[in-house]
Amino acid sequence: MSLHDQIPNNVDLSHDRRLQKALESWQPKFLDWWREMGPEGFQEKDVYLRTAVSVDKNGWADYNYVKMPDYRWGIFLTPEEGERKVGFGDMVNTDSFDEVPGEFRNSLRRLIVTQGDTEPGSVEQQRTLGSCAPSLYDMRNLFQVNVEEGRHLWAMVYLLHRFFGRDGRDEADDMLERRSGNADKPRILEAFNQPIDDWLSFFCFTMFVDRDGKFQLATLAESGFSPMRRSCRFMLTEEAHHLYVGDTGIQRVVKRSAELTRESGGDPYSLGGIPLEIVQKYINYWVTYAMDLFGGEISSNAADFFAAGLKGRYNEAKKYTEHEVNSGEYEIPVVEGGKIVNRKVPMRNAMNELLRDEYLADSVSALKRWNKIIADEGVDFELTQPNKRFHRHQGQYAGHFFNNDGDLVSEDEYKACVAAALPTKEDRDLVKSLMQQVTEPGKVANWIAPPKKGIGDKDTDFEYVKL
Ligand code: BYC
Ligand code: FE
Ligand code: FE
Repeated sequence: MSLHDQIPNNVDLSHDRRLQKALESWQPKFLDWWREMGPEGFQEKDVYLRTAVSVDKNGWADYNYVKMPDYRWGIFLTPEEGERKVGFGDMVNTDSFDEVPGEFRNSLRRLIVTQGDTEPGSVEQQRTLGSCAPSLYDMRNLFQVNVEEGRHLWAMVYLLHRFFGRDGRDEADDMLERRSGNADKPRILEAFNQPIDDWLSFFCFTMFVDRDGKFQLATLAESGFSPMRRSCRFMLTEEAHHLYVGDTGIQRVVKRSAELTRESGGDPYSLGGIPLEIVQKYINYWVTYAMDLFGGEISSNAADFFAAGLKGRYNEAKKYTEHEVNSGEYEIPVVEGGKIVNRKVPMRNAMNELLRDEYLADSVSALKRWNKIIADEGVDFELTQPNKRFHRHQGQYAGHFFNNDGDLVSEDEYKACVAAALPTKEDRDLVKSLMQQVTEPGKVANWIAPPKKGIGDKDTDFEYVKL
């Protein structure tokens, strides 16, 4: 098999002996990891997957039955659009860089490792879901997301191997050593250590945590470090499908829950549906973890990344005209002397908060769409976004007790609020009791509405996974 068949790429791998050697020694470790920590129980099944074989439009049309361990994880950079300049920060309008400047080596490595670590983390979190998939269509989407997160790991490992020598190879190995939820060697970011053992969690995760991926990747896709920018651009094309899976997944749950709420006169569980109150609690849980993923509201790291031209604002090039951001302030509520007061922070230090706000605006538009579905069923219930300060483990609000209105409260009040706003053990058990595998093509579990359309040119009743 030629190298391109094994590792489809547009980085001229066959002419880079050093990189080839590094990847050839990492690949078997990746495959061992995939067999151990990838989707449990389905490794030998034929799954109707799409494989990226090139960066042009047709490169995406490659749909085929594939056994997951034979998936061709490739390395793709979106082609450069003309002569690119650094788009923001202290070196704005100087030439973008194709090698890593010495002074940014550590920051850049940290960004790449943090990004890379999330990818295998998510695969580990989702590994048992196949056995309770609500349909073959959903099962296939799960596996598609999983193999693409695997490819995202490849994308970051490429950067580490190509630009960071020995350190990079060590970091690439460490990504296969950490384990989601493991007390001794956990994944780096906390959202990737939370269990995902039912499909409502999976849909919330792909909706809200993959969406952090969209926003983080978008800021890195503005980077002055060209290989990073171009890698992330390509990753974003895959991310769109993950978000589609999450968004339409929750939408289908909400639709079915609303239908069963109406039909049962208010007790959807009696007809095998998930109460909308529980959907809301799952949303609260995952959105608050996702908010943590943006880092501290006030962050010198974020200011440094911006100054160095490594990590820009969302849509930096399209949305803004001034790219140095040496002036301007952002108002951030902080806790001081037991009270919330607004603090003015230099804009560069508020980059994480700016991005979190972009993210929240994006999520809210989905909530509106779902609420319309509920209203159309004639059910009186509205899904909302949790407060920014409630249930936070990173940044200014971590270590304080806030209720879901964003007010400082006592520890006891906080605990009551957690019990009311986040999934309890009973809620999780209820959801789990509904998770039963459905394997007949075209059939879906009772707790979720059927998908509106199939994948690629196939219908919803296509045999997406051959069991
Ligand atoms: N958990 O200045 P601070 C995706 C650490 S998702 C644990 O507040 P900074 C995907 C931080 O590292 C996208 N630790 O934050 C989705 C720092 O540690 P040190 C992932 C955290 O550095 C679904 C300290 O707290 N990509 O792709 O500005 C499926 C104070 O740092 C957390 C990226 O994140 C946390 N939540 O921002 C598959 C992009 N938050 O240095 C995939 C790369 C902060 O004091 N990463 N800390 O030891 C970054 O841009 C930044 O590292 C962060 C943190 C935004 C994550
Ligand atoms: Fe990813
Ligand atoms: Fe993703």
